[in-house]
Amino acid sequence: MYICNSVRQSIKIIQHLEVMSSLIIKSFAQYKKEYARSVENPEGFWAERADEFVWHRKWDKVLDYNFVDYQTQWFVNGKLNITENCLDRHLATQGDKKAIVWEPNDPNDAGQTLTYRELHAKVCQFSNVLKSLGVVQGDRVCLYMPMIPELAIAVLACARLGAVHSVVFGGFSAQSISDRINDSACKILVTSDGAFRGNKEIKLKDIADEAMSSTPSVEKCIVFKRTGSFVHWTAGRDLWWHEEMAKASVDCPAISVDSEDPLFILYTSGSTGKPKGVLHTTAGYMVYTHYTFANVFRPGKNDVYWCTADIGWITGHSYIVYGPLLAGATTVMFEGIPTWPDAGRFWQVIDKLKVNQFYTAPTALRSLMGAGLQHVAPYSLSTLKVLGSVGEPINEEAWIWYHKYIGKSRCPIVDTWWQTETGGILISPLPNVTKLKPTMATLPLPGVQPVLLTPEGKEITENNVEGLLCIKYPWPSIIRTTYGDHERCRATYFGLFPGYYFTGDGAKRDEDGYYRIIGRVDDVINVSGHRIGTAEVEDAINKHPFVVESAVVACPHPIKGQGIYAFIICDRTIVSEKAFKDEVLLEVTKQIGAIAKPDIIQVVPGLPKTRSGKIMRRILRKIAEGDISNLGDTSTLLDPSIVDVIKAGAPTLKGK
Ligand code: 7RM
Repeated sequence: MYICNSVRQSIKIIQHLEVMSSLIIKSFAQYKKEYARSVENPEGFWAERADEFVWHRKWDKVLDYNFVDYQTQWFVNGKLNITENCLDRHLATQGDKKAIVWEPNDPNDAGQTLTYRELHAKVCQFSNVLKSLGVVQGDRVCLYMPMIPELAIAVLACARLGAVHSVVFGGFSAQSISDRINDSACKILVTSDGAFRGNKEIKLKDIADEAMSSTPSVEKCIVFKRTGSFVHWTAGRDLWWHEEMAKASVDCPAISVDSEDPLFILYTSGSTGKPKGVLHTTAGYMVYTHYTFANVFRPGKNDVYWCTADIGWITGHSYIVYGPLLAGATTVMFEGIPTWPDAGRFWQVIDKLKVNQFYTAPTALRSLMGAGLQHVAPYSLSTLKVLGSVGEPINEEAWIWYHKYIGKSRCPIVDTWWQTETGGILISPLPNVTKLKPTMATLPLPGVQPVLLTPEGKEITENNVEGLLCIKYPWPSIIRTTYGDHERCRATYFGLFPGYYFTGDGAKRDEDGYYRIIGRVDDVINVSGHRIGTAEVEDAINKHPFVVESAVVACPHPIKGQGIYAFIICDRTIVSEKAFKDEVLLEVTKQIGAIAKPDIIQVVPGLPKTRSGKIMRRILRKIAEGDISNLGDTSTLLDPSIVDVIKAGAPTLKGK
């Protein structure tokens, strides 16, 4: 069944589409049955799901783990290459099927499609380019690119060689790129001259150049020509993508990697310190992203699936590139933004490309909802079958609008809860299987065992409760480590509640056992579905020469879900608050990127601190929420009067 024997392999390839349909859950009764089996016999359950792939060597053991000093291995000693499963195995049956449909930023520009055969050839070619530059298995490669097919090609080319990709979102600053490159000592940086976003051009190469002034590990920089604008060139280091590709053969055997060899690193913010490099490995990630993609989106054979995320985030890794390609689906890559040239862009693309499954974030829905129905009206949206949501809690108003005006009340909404660390979707409805309740992520997928804990770490077994969301058993795509610092991984996710993976989220469970995710309970702010650590923003603000100290908390934001509210103490009287605030915003943009810019800055004479010097963030959060009805006990503060001074100056409290 899995042995690399050409006859059996081709039988398997021919069978795989049928086999896949047997993995699809078609009724609630079947869901219940499969869920129960996944808990009673997880190893048997996942072995069946792993069996349909091409393996060079079968695993000896399905799972080996402990949550104490933390280690997890899935499909132990298996050997495989994920790109053979994304590409090669589809060639015999559907080589001419569209793999990637690329929709450029400008609706007047021609897009591009790549069939499975064409994508396979380009991936092989770029693997050969990397190989010619000395990239070998285990090397790290940083990708800082726009949403163009070449980003997916570069991702897969790394995986074909067993090199570890580290994609850095195109909105991050030079400082953020160099931090990430240095943390994992990337050897190669792949970028483009520029990126188009709406009516703007972002000079990615200039930013990359600045980053590379402090990244000694980078030997070569490969530049894809996207915008055609001027770039500075460092001879000997910089290489044009098209020139290198022209020299490369389209033939590149996939190397055999171990199930637990690293596939990629993706940096994500936590409650303390610099972003950490979440490391995912190969086989478990492959099995899980494929299984969840197939069940949550259920694409038919000729369907077109579109996830609007950027590949710079985990959603793009798992549900634009790997999940869909593993399933042999057609996946759309969109370069643009939802509101340009107007707020009908998503709906226009859905009609143009006849999209059947559409996956986006609540923040985009809220901004499009605000733009008015006149932007939806011109489009039929009649091809849509399933709508997805991800990244943050979806509010009821946005859920209902999405369901009614986009899905025309006939498309189920899958509200998918998961994290960079989980690799794939953990809690989600299954379309036309799970009875929906607006704003609820509903039930765990098979193989996922969520629990709610009290702050003391006690499991809450009854329903109609709220608690800290933890998972008590590993699933195949669970985080393996944080790059270069395993102790940080153990302490962050397994240290707080021994025996459980701690998500950092709070959740409610209702009478049907449905989960509703409330949001982060740690010092992470979810801005437009993107995780920003308060400590990172504070560090950036503190770089301003006038700043003595700062405290950053979340505030409610009508479009972004959460905004960033910064309380800042200065060492001098600020003459022009406007000029000072602009400088602070500039500093944050420089240190992190525009996504981390505070929405509200309040200059304060002091912060509410306990006698031991700890900032009482609870009080600042209340003020940022504009809710001072119950500030709780302030008697332990060093100087309780500071609270009134802050309240008096808080823009959120004006008129209260
Ligand atoms: C996929 C992704 C993870 C955090 C997570 C939550 C929040 C994500 C939902 C959600 C409510 C959802 N990865 N989150 N999905 N909250 N409902 N459906 O976003 O690592 O960038 O963020 O996002 O707080 O912990 S992420």
